[in-house]
Amino acid sequence: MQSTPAADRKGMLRAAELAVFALGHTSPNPVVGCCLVYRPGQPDERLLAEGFHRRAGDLHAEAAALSALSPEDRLLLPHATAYVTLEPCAHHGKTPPCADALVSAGIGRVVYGTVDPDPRVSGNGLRLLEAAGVVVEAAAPELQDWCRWINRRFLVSVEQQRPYLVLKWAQTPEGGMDAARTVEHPGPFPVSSPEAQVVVHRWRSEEDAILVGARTWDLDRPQLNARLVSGRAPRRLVLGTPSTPLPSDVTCFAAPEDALTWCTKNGIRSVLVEGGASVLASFLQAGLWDELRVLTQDRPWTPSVWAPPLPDNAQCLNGPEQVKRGFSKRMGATECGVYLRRTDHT
Ligand code: AOF
Ligand code: ZN
Repeated sequence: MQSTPAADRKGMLRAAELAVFALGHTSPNPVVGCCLVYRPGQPDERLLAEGFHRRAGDLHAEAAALSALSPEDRLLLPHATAYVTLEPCAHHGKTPPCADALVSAGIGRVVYGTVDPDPRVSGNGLRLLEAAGVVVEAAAPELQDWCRWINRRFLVSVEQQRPYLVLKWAQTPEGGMDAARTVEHPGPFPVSSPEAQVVVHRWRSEEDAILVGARTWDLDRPQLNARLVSGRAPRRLVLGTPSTPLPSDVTCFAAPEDALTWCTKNGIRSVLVEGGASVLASFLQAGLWDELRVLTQDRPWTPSVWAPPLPDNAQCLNGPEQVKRGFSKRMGATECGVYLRRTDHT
């Protein structure tokens, strides 16, 4: 089966774009996109069908794409490539195995973005395809990295048996996070711009859970929902023992590790840790973080609480890279910086 690197790139980027449509809706499942292209890179190349996984329990991406084929185009599959952001599954779960579905549909070639670390799959999907004579290829390294990025919550949580951890805080240019609370000025003191607050609500809707410390809970009485955007509200978690009453859906933990064990048991793939400063510091000191999002407000004021120092292995994304990954650099009067672990494949 002939193709070209440019055609393979186009196919995989489209599959990734499809996958991301369901970001924030598929947990505990991954985001997965698939497109079926007849003779990629040839003059008569044609997109036959595409699909993505919408939510756990629904059709997988490959099955969605296959079901969108017209009967005539189905006959063309021996000359078609399936671009899939994740290795096709090999297990009978809520739906039958995608690798089997691709084989019985007669697909000629499969290009995949990342191996599925789910122990029920983990290379079995690729072996099943190869055993049936399908040409199986990994995407180019840059596209593998991209597929890993869009599915980082699922991949990290399966590989490391703990949720993917996004630590977020807002600070002044000098690194102040909060001002002294007094009877006249009880707070909370919004540090970031109204534009940034909308973005933070979108971030909340993309993670399975949100965690704050007991002190923040008591002082600010935060709602911890995603009310400024349309999207899922995350589960609410509190670290420590608040003195004010907790609604029944809020779960409390003594230490970060306890919260993470509970999340893993309950299928929570990602947590947005929003502070305060000592909670953030306890996660950072334990090395429990994957991504840092720091919102810096232009306007200086006199702080009484300081943001935690950045860990040595935190690497700031450069501007174009940050934008490519979906983070604006500026939100009104707030600047956004995103940091990843230096050792990551990102
Ligand atoms: C694919 N394509 O679109 C998705 C896959 O509970 P189930 O049956 O939906 O299985 C969930 C597992 O299947 C999930 O942990 C992951 O390994 C894989 N997800 N695989 O081939 C898809 N969503
Ligand atoms: Zn599947």
